[in-house]
Amino acid sequence: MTQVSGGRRPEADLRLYLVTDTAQCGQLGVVETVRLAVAGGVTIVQLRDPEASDAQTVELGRALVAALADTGVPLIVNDRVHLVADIGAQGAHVGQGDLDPVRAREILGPRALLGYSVHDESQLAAARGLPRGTIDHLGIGPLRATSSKLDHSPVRGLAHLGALAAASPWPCVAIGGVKAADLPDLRAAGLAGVAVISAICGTPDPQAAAAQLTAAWG
Ligand code: TZP
Ligand code: MG
Repeated sequence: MTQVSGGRRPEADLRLYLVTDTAQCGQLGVVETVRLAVAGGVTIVQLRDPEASDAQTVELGRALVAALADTGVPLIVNDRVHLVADIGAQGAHVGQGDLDPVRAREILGPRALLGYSVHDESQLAAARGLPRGTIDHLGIGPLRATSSKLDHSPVRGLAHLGALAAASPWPCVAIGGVKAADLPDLRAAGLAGVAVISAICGTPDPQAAAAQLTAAWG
């Protein structure tokens, strides 16, 4: 992460954002998948395991912090803002149905990264009403339907994601069914990066998959 001069917290490199999925990581496991994916170019990692207990999340989170030490790649915890400090992670990500971002920022303090999911213009307008400095970046999507999150919001498509990114005061990461072939269009549409699960976790070679996505981003 690079330090923003005079800023309160580092600015994350969002180009290739890996969201973990314990089942899709399979026998390789989450920690080894992340280690390989970072070697292939992943720039930020989110620990996401809605099925896990808090204790399991802390255990896995600490192992990921250790694996990411000295890489400069931040670890973000999905939803469970209250575990970020225990894990030693660099931040959290909350969705529309999760903890309110203002409360999340209170818990995290000023130094941690906070991402927020936004799916349409009305949610973006509501996010604009948050106190300045509450959130750092947005996850927007889904680009297309995905089996990695069965309860995902309605599909938005490239044009809609580009319009949201253009209207957003925060850098935006596209999520949902993103493949390497989408990256040139998403970059051209003004996205700051892409978030993927299956394009990395669902492959037998996470390092090669991440390297291919990194090259495709350009
Ligand atoms: N949020 C919206 S879509 C999604 C999440 C966590 C899943 C993305 O997974 P994939 O496999 O990259 O489509
Ligand atoms: Mg959530």
